[in-house]
This record gives sequence, structure tokens and C-alpha cells, in this order.
Amino acid sequence: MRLKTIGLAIAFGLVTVAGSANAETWRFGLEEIEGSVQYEYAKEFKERIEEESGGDITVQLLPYGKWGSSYSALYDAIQNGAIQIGFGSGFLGGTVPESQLMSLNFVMPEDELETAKALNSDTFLKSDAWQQSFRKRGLVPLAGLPEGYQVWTANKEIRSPEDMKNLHIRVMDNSLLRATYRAYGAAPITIAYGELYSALQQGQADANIQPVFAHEEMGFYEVQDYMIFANQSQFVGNVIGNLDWWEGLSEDQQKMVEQTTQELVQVGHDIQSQFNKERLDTIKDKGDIQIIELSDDERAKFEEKAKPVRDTYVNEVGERGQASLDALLEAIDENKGDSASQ
Ligand code: 6CS
Repeated sequence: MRLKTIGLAIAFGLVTVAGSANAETWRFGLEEIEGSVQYEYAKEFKERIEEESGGDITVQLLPYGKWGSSYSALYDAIQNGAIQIGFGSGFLGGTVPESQLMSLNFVMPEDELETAKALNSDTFLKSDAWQQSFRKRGLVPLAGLPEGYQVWTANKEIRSPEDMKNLHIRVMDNSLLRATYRAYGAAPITIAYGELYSALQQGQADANIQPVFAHEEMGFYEVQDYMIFANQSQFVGNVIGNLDWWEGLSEDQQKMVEQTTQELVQVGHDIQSQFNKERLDTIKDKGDIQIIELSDDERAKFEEKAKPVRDTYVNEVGERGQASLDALLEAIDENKGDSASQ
């Protein structure tokens, strides 16, 4: 009897013992707070991975502020493996210079789902140039998440590059963004995300660039007078992993991650579209900010100024930058008109 009980316990226990022996936690560091687009995407990733792995893997979400105070602390933690997965966007340029490709203006398709598909296509994501850009720095690119159009806010009306003259517009810490806004005539400055609200309030910066959801959830719109839609670029969050962690995963685990990130192309698009739409309504309801949509002619003047910055990217970043840009343009071409599931 006792033996039988022990036998049964072992039979059932084996699952637990095997489960706990295989149990692992993947820490996922976010550049944004709870309730953001990155957070919702990561929550979907967590739910799917935990279910798919049958409980062997727990994904722990670490929103903005939970891992330290500057983005470089987050990227360092992913590079040294203290955090296995994370988001890297505009501030990542110091760690992976080629990643500034995501900041180029007037390159991505206007259709946001097409952008998501191009960024997550084998042609771009698996290209040698894009992979090596990260692998050389102990990282691996796992996915790209467009989080919505980058929308300008300012304390003055902006309709032309002349209106941007000497404007202290806040950009993420990225030399390509500085070059872009200098090309528009502005005097860009960099301020940490967490310090931006008070910097705008106190006049250290006169203008800002964010997707709509971030203008709303961080309250930035409260201290700005105009919101300008120029459709010049989309905010892209790169999902990155620690290279040793990635290479230590089993083939099945790698497949599970890749399948999940592919499923999240549409899901991520739906999240960002909904967040940006709803929060624009909130801004319109709560604030007295004036909304401006640039006409095609007004927009074309900015596009003209942005064109030479593609060369700046290649000159600054080198051959792998050119090859990454080529792979992206090829992927964009292949995915043209492919937003049928929208
Ligand atoms: O502007 C920034 O610094 C931050 N904005 C967003 C929407 N996500 C993270 C990024 O670093």
C-alpha cells in the first residue's frame, strides 16, 4: 500500500519534478510603463509563451523604471544576460548604431500593418546585415513592433521647415534623429523619457515627438499647445534578446518564440491602432490642444529635407547600415499592398 502510494506519487510527481527541473524565468524589460503599447505586447507574449511551454517558462515583465533609471542600464542588462529579453528603440543607437535605421524619416510604408509585416519578414529580420548588427553586440533581434506614427507637439504652429527654425525639439538619444531635425532647421535636444514632462512644463524643451498613446499616458499633451500629424515616421520598438540566452535555447524553444512573434505581428498592430485611436479621443476630450494635419504639399517640404539623411545614416554607420537599409527596402517592396487582414 505504502509502496503503491509512493509509486503513484512518483508517477504524478515526475511531472512536477521534471517541470520544476525545466522551469525557467525569462525577464522581459520594457522601455515603457504599464498600460503602454510595449506592455500590452509583452503581456500577450508572456501569456502565449507560458501556455505553449506548459508552464516550464515564466515570463516576468519589467516595465520602465523597474530595471534602473536610464535606457543604457536596460540595454547593458540585456547584453550581460541579467535580463533575457527587452525592447530597444531610439536610445539603442549608442549600443547598436545600425538600429538608427528605424529612425529614418519617410522610409516606412504609410500603411502601418505593411510596416509591421516588412519588419518581421525573413527578408529583413533574418537578413545577415540586421542579425549581425545585433549579434556583434551580444544581442539578437527577435521582432519589430511599430507603435504608431511619431506625432509632433509644440508650443507653436508647425507647417513648414521654416516654422521649425531653432525649435528646441526633444529627440531620443540618437545621432540620426539629431541630424534629421537639424535638416528640418530645428535645434534638437535630448532629455530622458522620465524627465520630459517637467522639461516641457519648464520650457527646457519647446516641442516633443511621440506616438499619440505616449503623449497621452505620460501627460505630455497637457503642457503643449499644438499636435501636428506629419506622418514622417513611425515609432518602432525592437524586441531584442541576449545572444547567449538565445543560443542556449532548444530548437523547439526558439521555434516557439519565432511562432509567437509572428502571431504578434497582427496582434501588435491591433493593440497600437486601438491605443492610439482611443487616446487621441481622450486628448481631444480632456485637453485644449490644437490638432494640425499637414497637407501633402506641406509634408513634401519635410520629405525633401529628410532625403539626404539616408546618406548620413550610411556614412555614419557604414556598410552594414547600407545592407540593412537595402534589406528593409526589399522587404517593404515585397509586402506592398499586403494589409488584407487589417
Ligand atoms: O521617447 C522616448 O524616449 C520613449 N517613447 C516611447 C513611446 N517609448 C520608449 C521611448 O524610449
